[in-house]
Amino acid sequence: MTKIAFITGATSGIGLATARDLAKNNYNLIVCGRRSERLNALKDELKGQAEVYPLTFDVRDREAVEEAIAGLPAKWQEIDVLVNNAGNAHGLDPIQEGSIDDWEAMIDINVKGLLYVSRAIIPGMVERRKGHIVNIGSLAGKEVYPRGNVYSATKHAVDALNKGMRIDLNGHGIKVTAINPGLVETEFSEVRFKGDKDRAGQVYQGYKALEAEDIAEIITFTVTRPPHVVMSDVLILPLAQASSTLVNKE
Ligand code: NDP
Ligand code: 8X3
Repeated sequence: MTKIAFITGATSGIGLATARDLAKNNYNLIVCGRRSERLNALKDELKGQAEVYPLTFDVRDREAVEEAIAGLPAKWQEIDVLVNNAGNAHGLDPIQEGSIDDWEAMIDINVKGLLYVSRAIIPGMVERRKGHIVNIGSLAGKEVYPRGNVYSATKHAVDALNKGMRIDLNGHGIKVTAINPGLVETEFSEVRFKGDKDRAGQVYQGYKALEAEDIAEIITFTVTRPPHVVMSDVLILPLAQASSTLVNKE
């Protein structure tokens, strides 16, 4: 039977690759992001493979999140899988020089945005006694690295929320999974460095970083396990990476 997956941040990187991979695996998709033209292009791309419902909102805007989810047509309301993926790093500065605007963006998107979306979707899962929440954390949610301070704090928060969800939803028939990647080559570093493509490219030079598709395949694997199996916390690294600060570059 076809299921419904709701993916935040499906315009790029891990979210986009996950949408494409789940479409191949019998999922219809609610795809979210701010760049509606990319969401519409994805809908066209997946025509004939999966039904796609684009939903444009900024996860920082609590009212917009609530309205978008409350306004879903009846046939899209029974969400089986929520992929809480929207998020980014903004800046890479020592704490004493950090931009408070960057800090607010990361806290508002990576933590509060994830909570707004989750709060709107989880009650339906509880009512149906069915659902799977996949939270995209990070190796940065397990370790802290120089200048990673606030980004790392937001991903530690995602780690805690993942655990909290599993505890509170125990007994409600809902699975909760944390997917924690190390270095993945996406638009992530371009966003972190505010459009500086050269600086972003350097992050992935001299070794083979993970690709968004590597993470997408693992997400598909976790959501297609038998009903009694939960992959609770998955850490995925490129071969060259041993920790946040140890990457074997040529
Ligand atoms: P990308 O920059 O390629 O994708 C980020 C996605 O998040 C985009 O689709 C973007 O959509 C969406 N997004 C960002 N801000 C908002 C917002 N305010 N409202 C709605 N959507 C938003 O990066 P990745 O694919 O790499 O990142 C996806 C997740 O993976 C993030 O949570 C990131 O922290 C995590 N991660 C990434 C790693 C990496 O090395 N790349 C490693 C570990 C974790 P749009 O701009 O259209 O709104
Ligand atoms: C993204 C990976 O190492 O840039 O979460 O923090 S890293």
